[in-house]
Formats: sequence, structure tokens, C-alpha cells
Amino acid sequence: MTAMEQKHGLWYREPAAEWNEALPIGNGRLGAMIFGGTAEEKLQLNEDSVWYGGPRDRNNEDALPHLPQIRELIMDGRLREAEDLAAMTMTGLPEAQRHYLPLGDLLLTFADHEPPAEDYIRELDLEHGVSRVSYRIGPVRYTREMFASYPDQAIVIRISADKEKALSFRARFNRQNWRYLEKSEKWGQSGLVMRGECGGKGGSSFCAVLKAIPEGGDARTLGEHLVVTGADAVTLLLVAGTTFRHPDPELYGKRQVTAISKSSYSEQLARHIADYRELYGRVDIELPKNPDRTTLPTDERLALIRKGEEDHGLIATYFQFGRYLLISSSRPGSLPANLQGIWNDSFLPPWDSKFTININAQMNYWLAENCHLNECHEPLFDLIERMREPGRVTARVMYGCRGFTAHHNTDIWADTAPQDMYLPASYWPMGAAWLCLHLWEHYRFSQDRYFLHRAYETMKEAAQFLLDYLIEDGEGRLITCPSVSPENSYKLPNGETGVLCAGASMDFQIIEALFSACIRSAEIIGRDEAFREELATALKRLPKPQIGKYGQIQEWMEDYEEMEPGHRHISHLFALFPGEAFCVERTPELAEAARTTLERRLANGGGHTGWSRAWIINFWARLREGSKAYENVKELLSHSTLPNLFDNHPPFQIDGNFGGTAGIAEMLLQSHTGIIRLLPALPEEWSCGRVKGLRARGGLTVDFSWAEGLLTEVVVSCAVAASCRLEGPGIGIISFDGEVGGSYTFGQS
Ligand code: FUC
Repeated sequence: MTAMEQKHGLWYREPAAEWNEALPIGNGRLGAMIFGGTAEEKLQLNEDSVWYGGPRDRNNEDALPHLPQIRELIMDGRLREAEDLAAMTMTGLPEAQRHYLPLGDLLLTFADHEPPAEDYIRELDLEHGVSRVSYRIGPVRYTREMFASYPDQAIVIRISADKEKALSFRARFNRQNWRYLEKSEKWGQSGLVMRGECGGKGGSSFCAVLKAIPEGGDARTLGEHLVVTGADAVTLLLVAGTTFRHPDPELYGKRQVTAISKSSYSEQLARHIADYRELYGRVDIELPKNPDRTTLPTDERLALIRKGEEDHGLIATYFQFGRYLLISSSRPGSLPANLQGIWNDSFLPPWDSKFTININAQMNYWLAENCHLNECHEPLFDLIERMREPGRVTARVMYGCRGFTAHHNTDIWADTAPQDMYLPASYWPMGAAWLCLHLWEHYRFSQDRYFLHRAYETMKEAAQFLLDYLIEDGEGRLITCPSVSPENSYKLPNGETGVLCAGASMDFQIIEALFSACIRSAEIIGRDEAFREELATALKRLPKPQIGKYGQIQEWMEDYEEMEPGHRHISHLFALFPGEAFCVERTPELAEAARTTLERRLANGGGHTGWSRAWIINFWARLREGSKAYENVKELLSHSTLPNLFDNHPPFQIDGNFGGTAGIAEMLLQSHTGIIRLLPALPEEWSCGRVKGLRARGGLTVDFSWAEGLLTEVVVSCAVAASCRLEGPGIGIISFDGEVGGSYTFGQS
């Protein structure tokens, strides 16, 4: 079956001319970008723990003794001086955390397969998690089938020809023109091993192992080349690891390959598909098929969208591609999806290809719960938990506080000291608090109390830090200082401009959400009565959201003029999304001010990065503005999407893919207010459709279909007993008590 006949897939008529056209595969930990060349095939490889350098203590001990002075300078409006002092005393030593690196390339050379090949097709089959390249050279059709298997922890490549003994090629490892690999040499008769160091003090060592299993013909290793001649078909098994997880990654790789090679290719494929489908197949989506563009390759469809044409089918594929990317870059046991998921070919990638936690890493996981990939959220929880230890040191050394904290970035070692000497972002101690809200969301969706016991400990420590960090502002309020409103600057009435501030609105919104979540969690699991009181008292003293002179939500506690009214960060709307304190029903005035804020940002050029655009989709969805949300989905696809459907910051950054998928889900179902609201932001253009398997808070899964904008059928499945309230066009309001395992069907009233 080709992608053309499939429901959701990407396909092309040419090999990738560059990296942004190549197609990603991954099993959370191990990934590849497949170029699909005929004479030269390249799989650019990644393993998620190939990072430069080891763990370090980068905390600046000069922070704590200067904290009172920095605070005083900010309060006095002497921003230049405050920032100067902060830059020297708060910056991490050294400035930068560790960065992510490529593993290398696997190069396959097919002599005589010079382009142009006939009947060429290259595809990513999202339904099965398999990428294929197929073409004809003369009378012979060659096919490559490639996937990254989670159960086998391997990349599997099956190359075949439709004529006997027609397949001959060579395989070889590369890494930055062989400069950054220690050795590539034979392993047994038909295998290769590539070894190297990630570099930097305490850095990991890596190893990749490849084995060819030919059917017919011959495979042998000559020097660092694996040479296959006259085969009918060949399976290549590739395993890689680093000392981050395995004391001896070479031994691990060889054992793993040997174990997998005991099963046949069809068994390997079947294991992969069963595992992949279990996650991917939970959700299905259909949007109007009119116009039907399934006969066009993906890049041509995207080009039509850029010209302003409609293509709802491609939007549905984009939605499923986001889910595919999370399954491929974040699985239990892997690191979380970084700024590029796991796909990076640069030795000095943009923003280090790490975990930026003032929006980007969080956005990567906005789809995890509602799009039914809850297990894929786990790597983020592991990282948050690993951040506790270094985060306690940062809290104590820099601020003299209890609990744990993190700034706007973290890395493989869960480093929590500030990153860069970049005033608009670096000195913002809210990273851990925001991340912890993901733990709470996981509980809200799953209702898993066992998980909440584990999560509460971490949430509590993040809250403890803030209780200590908050200071009195002289008017009885508790405020954060120093902080920033990521990553905007402001103007004081005295004419000073700067970024360090007392009381960024986003901080209070995050604190309100975290403290409330801690109180609720402690109640549910029956813990810490006194601590709950402490949190409740502090909550009452936080500054309330303010509406400013333009009718906007103030970005800071005071109504300062923002220096960039069209800034890509819209931090002060945290409480609209992913938070929920600004709500169309409960706080209509704040929701209205949020709308004004959004309009103002957009009128001034906002949404110019992929992730910013994706955030805006979610905002409009929460404001129940279907057509505005849809407009921004189209903007995301037409201005911020690369030919392989990767999000384009620019450059490639994966958060927009994940945020875009989350936003589309948010247009179709919302559950943050305790009511399951179906089709809350349905654009006119999506008058009919069907979605299966979206999750709602409260342990619920919902399938529904609609026609002419009205729901035709809704099925709610309950994982736990729950009182449910359902609302949507065509069904009105429905209340019922769901039982564990119960499934309830409703039609039009
Ligand atoms: C934040 C954003 C940038 C970029 C970087 C990785 O700092 O402001 O746009 O996404 O993270």
C-alpha cells in the first residue's frame, strides 16, 4: 500500500535535496532523517544521549550576597545598574549548559542507481510508522523499508529488489567527514562498529553497531565498508548507545543486534507495527475531504496552501504527524523531546537543541494528554524529577531558598543554573514551577492517584522554593524579584528601559496555578494540612491580573509600555492557555482583555515564529474563536512549515508541530473547566468531521462526529467512575454518572 492510498502519510516524487526535506523516523531514543537518494542514500542518525560534555555545578555563588542589592535597584527603577550587577553575579559559570550532538550518518551507495530513477516514490506512512523509498532502474524495482523500533530498540532497514540477485550496495558510517569518530571497523563477517567520544570533560562515549543479514548473495566487511553483492534482499540492523545509559555501549549494541537478528524481518516489522499502532491508533481524525488532494505529493499540497488554497486533509495529516513525532521522539526510558525532537545534524545546533523551559519544552507536551499519548509524557516527568537535586543546589546557592528551582533552560544533566547572559530570558526562576504543572495535568487526565503521590513531592518542592523566593512589595503583596516576562522588555515612567523586573504577570499566573494544584493534590492524597494553609495564605497576597490602558492584560504588575508589542512570547496570557484562570464563562472581563492582548500582539507582527503561531491557535481556541484559530492553523502551515512538515521557527524547531497539533485538538474538545465541551472552536470550513480517541480530564475518552456543525454522535468512555457534563452544538447539555469501564453514546437531542 502506498501513502497515496493511505489515510495519513507524507509522500514525495523526489529524494530530499536537503535536510529539511528528509523524513524523520524514531523510537524516542534512536532516530534518523532519511534522504531517499537512489545512488546515495543517507540516514542522518541521532541517539538522544549524544551530548557534548558531562555534568557540572555552574551556580554563581556571587548571586546570594548581591540579591538584596539587585532587588533594591529594581525597586528603585535603576534597571541598568540592576541588570549590570545581575549579569555578573547571577550568570552561570560558565554561561552555557551542554549541547546536543548528532550520532553520525549511515551512507548507502548503490552503484548504477544514478538518477533519474523511474517511478520514484518516497514516503512516510504515518499509519504504521514506516518510511519507504521505491524506484525502478531498468527492469528492476528496488524498495527500502525503514523504521525505528521501540520494542527492538533498533533502526531496521530492509532493502529488496523484485528480481533475484539484483541487489548490490555498500554501507559505511560517517561523522562530520570522519573527523568526529574514533574508529569505524568490521564486526564479524558482515557487521560494522563506529565508536567515538562526545567530547568535553566528563562527556559520554558512543557506539553504533550495524549488521547486514543478506538473503541470497553475499555480505562482507572490507576496511570500514560493508559490501553486499548479488542479494535478493538485505536487512540492516542498527543499534546505538552511549555511556549515559550503558557502561559499555559496544557490548550493549552487539548483544542487542545479535538478539534481534534471531527473528525474521517480518517478525521485527510486526513487533514494531503492533507497538506503534497501540499508541498511534488510539486517535483518528477526519476533516472535510473537499477539496480532495490525495493524488498530490505533500510538498505540492503545502505549496497550494501557501497560495491560499484550502486543504483540510493536509491539516488532519499535520495533526497526526504531530502525534507521530511525539511517539518517535519521546517514549518511556528516553530523554524528553528537545527543541528538535531528537533530529539534529549540527555539531553546534540552534539554541543547543536542548530543553528550553520558558515555553518550548512545555509546548512539546501540550498534545501528550488530550491527544492520547500519555505514556509519551513520562520522559518529561523523569527529567523534572532529575532536576530536583541540582535545582535544590541552585535554590540554596543563588537565592538562599528551600525547594528546587530552574531557569529558562536545562540539559541532559538536568542543569538548573541560568543559561546565557541574555537579560530578557536568563534570570527567570520559574522554569521548574511551570514544568511541574505537567505532573498535575497528567493526574487530571488519568486520575491516577498512585502517580499523584509521586508527583506531589516534586510539585511541593517547586512551591516551597517560590514561598521563599516571594518578597513583600511594601503594599502587602508578595512578588517575584528579580524576574523577567519572557522575553520582552519594558519602559519605566522615568524613561529607563530594561527587562529585569519585579512582578511579571506570568509569574503570578504560574504560581497561582502551581499553589492551587498543590493544595488540591494534598487534599486528594490527604497530606500536609499546614502547608496547604501556608499556600492558601500566600495565594491571597499575590497581585491579581490587571487590565491596562489598552484594555489589555498587563504584562507586568504595573502598566508599563512594552518595548515590543508584537513580541513572539505572549507570556502574560499563560492564564488563558495552558493555564485556565482566564475563562470565557468564569472571568469574562479577563477573557475579553486577553482577546485585546492577542489582537494587539498580532497587529504588531506577533506570531512570526512557528511556536508563537501555534500558541496563538490554542489561545483562540480557548476564546472559542473557531475561525480565528483556523486562520492561524493556515498561517502555521503556510509560513512556518518546511517541506517535510517540520515546524520552521525558522530554523526547524519542533515545538510548533506539537503546539499546532494540541491547538487543533483544543478546537475540537476542551475539558479544563470541568465540562467536556465539544466543538468549542469549530471553524465554518470544518462543517463535518469525525474524531476518535481524544482524552478529556477526569479519566475520559471521547469519540464524536458532526455534520453541518452539529454533533451527530458522541461516545464517552470512562476509565474511572465520574460525574460527567457534556456540552456541544446539537446535543445541548448532558449530565450523567459514568461507571468504571462504562461507555455512553449520545445522539442529537
Ligand atoms: C526561546 C524563544 C526563541 C527560541 C528559543 C529556543 O528563547 O524566545 O524564539 O524558540 O527559545
